[in-house]
Amino acid sequence: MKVNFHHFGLAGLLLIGVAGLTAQRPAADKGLKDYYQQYFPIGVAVSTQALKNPAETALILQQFNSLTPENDMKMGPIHPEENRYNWGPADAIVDFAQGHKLRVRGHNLCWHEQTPKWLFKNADGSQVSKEVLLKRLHDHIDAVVKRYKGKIYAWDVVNEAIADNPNEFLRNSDWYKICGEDFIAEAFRYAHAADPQAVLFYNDYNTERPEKMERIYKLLKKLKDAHVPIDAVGLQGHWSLVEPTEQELRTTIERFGSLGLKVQVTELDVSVYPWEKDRRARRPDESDAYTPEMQQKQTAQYKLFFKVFRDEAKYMTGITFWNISDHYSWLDTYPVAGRKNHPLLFDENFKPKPAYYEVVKF
Ligand code: 9MR
Repeated sequence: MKVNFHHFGLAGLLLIGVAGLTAQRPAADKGLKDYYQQYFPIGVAVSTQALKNPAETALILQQFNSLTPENDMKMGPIHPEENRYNWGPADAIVDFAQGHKLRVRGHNLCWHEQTPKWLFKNADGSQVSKEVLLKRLHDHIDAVVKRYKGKIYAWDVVNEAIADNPNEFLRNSDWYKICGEDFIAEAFRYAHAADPQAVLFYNDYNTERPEKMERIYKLLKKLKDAHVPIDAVGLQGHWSLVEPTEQELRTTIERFGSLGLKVQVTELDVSVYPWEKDRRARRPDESDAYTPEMQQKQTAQYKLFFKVFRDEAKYMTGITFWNISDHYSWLDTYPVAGRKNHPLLFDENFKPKPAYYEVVKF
């Protein structure tokens, strides 16, 4: 069709003006998932409540093409009693994803937190044997993975098994106390047997801190050398204004990638406070303000991280944010309640923040 510019007249000028004014806004029909289509899926952690809120579902469907249940597939919530599964909330998330053609990452199959009360105990209250615990782990993984076979493409099989203390190797959890390190390899074997197509992950935090990265590398290498069916590693990505550095991030991705593992960032957020694992009282000199300096630094961090993800795309198979917008983040109550955080790309009113525009500009 031949375009006659004269026909544009005043309307055309108006259009150009509006386009200029809105240059800072994303096109209504384009979201993170579209900008990154050539790279990897962009996901988000959700609850069933969020999926009932039209403002949040609109944002999810515009921006993301992968979901992770924030809590509803963890062993405590989904398997509250030995002979009872609570499928409702997890099913609701999977159904929503299927209805809208979104991928789902399953989170998670074996973790030391959010475990059900019955798991480590016999009926008489004594501690279960290794044999019994591995049988329970098997039955749990078998039931959950098979239920969502073909609907969940990837699973965080083992979560956070490395100790916080740099002088220790594995975390001294009930899993470890009862089974030694065997529970890790077994969990992967059970998941692979239940769904041979599923992409199986080891997932952890502070993966870019050089000493922890080395301990994780050691674990992953051991699993690979023993031909355990592990495909990938999840860097949770609970980062902040001050870490990780570009070099730490690149080194981590490349080093894990060198083991033949794919890499995803599975729980991305950029806290405006420094990392604190240990709960502590709020200091009197601390304010809740999200200052322009914080916002600027956060924008620079997001820009840098996504540049690294694109540069390292041969290893990267997905980036998932932990929560949808600053309207709600787990960091609002962690490590202390009542301290608002602002760690995501969308603000409290679900609008893109300056960081968003840097992430989609390349
Ligand atoms: O975001 C989750 C929060 O709602 C739960 O209370 C918490 C329980 O420990 O788990 C949070 O999610 C965690 C994830 O499952 C594993 N990595 C760390 C995440 C933030 O704590």
